[in-house]
Amino acid sequence: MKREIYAIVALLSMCGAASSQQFEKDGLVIGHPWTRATPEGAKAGAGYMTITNKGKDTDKLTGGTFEGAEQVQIHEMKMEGDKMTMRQLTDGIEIKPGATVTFAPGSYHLMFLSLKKPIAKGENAKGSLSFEKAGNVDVEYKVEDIGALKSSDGGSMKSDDSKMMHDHMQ
Ligand SMILES: [Cu+2]
Repeated sequence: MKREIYAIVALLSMCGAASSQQFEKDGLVIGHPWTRATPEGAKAGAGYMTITNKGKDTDKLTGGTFEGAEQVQIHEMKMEGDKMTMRQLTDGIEIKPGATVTFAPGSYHLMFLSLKKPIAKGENAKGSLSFEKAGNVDVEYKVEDIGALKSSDGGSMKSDDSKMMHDHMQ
């Protein structure tokens, strides 16, 4: 019994610490960026977060950078009929004033391509997001377990369909 109580306390304090993981620039608030550790030899990873526009003007996410990746693309996954498909959004994603766009497994995500080394759990991974008006915003991604479907700190999550994730990573 005692042990269970300790576990809960540890979990609560972790949540408290993580809620500060937020990055801001010119009214754009980027909440809980997270990614997954990748197995040895994997060439791609994915990034998730929420982006809220608290400013007065529409802005647009146009891309970004990720440490160790040669390229970062904006992708969207969605169901077409009974098939999950993924496509690149080459025009970026508009974020209107007052709107929050959620990047989560099975939905919008950033794709980190041509990784030079695996994404390792333990340390935060550095990257940046590029916006049409706000410019570049530095962010840090919390690194979760390989195959994680959501961030342990309560980050974005839209789907818990593990088959979907599996298809995506292939
Ligand atoms: Cu993708």
